[in-house]
Amino acid sequence: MITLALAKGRIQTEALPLFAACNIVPAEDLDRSRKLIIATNRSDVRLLVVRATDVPTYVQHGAADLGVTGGDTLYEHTSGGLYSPVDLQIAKCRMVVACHKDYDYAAAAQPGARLAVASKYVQLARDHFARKRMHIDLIKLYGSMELAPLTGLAHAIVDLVDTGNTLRANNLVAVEEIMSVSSKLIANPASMKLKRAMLQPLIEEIAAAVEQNTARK
Ligand code: PRT
Ligand code: MG
Repeated sequence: MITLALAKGRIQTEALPLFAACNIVPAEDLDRSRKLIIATNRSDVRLLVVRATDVPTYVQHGAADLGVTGGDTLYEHTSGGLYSPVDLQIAKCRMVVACHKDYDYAAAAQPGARLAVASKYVQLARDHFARKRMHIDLIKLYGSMELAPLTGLAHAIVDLVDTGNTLRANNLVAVEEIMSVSSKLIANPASMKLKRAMLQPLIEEIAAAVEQNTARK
C-alpha cells in the first residue's frame, strides 16, 4: 500500500488532476467527505487528508510514504529526513517582504539596522534578513499577516503573494522578492528503499504528468 498525504485547499485542487493523469482518483469527493483516510480507484494507493503544514511531518515519520507540500512549508520544516523527487510546478506563488505603501523600506533596510518583522515563515524570514546583515525582531503569526504593518505590530511582513490583490487591498506593497514557490512531491527515505518497486514507477509517472502539464501551459 502507498499512502499519500495531501492538504485540502489550493494544493489539492491543483494536485488531483496530476494524480488523475497517473490513474489515481479518490473514491470520494474530498471536499464533501469528512473522512481523513480516503481510498482511491487503485487498491494499492490511499490518501491522507492533513493540514498543509503537517504534510512534511507525516512523511518524515513514515505515516505517509509520499506527500505534496509547498516549497514554503518544506523550507520551514527544518528537521529534515525527506526526499523531494519532483517539483510539481503547481500552486505557484512568490515569497516576498511587504510593507505599508508609505513606509520607506529602502531607507530602513540597511546593514546593521533593526526591523520588526511579522511572519508565519520564521526560518525563511531569519535567513533572508541575516543575508542582508540586518537585525530583526521576529513576531510569529499564524495568519492574516497583512494586518501587522497596518496596526503597528511590525514594520514589514514576510508572506506569500499570488495575484497581489490581498496586498493592494490593504495598502501594502511587495518591496523584495525572496523566492518563487511551487509545490513539491516529497517522499519518506525509508519508504523509498523498502517500497522502491512500487514508488519509483509512480514517481516517474507523476514527473511525466508534470511535464505534460507544463507543456500545455
Ligand atoms: O489556510 P490554512 O491555514 O488552512 O493552511 P495553509 O495556508 O497552509 O493552506 P493554503 O491552502 O492556504 O496554502 C497552501 C499552499 O499553497 C502554501 O503553502 C503555498 O505553497 C501555496 N500558495 C500558492 C499560497 C498562495 N499561492 C497564496 N496566494 N498560499 C497562500 N497564499 C495566500 C497569500 O499569502 C494571500 O494572503 O493567499 C492570499 C491571496 O493571495 P493574492 O496575492 O492572490 O491576493
Ligand atoms: Mg491559507
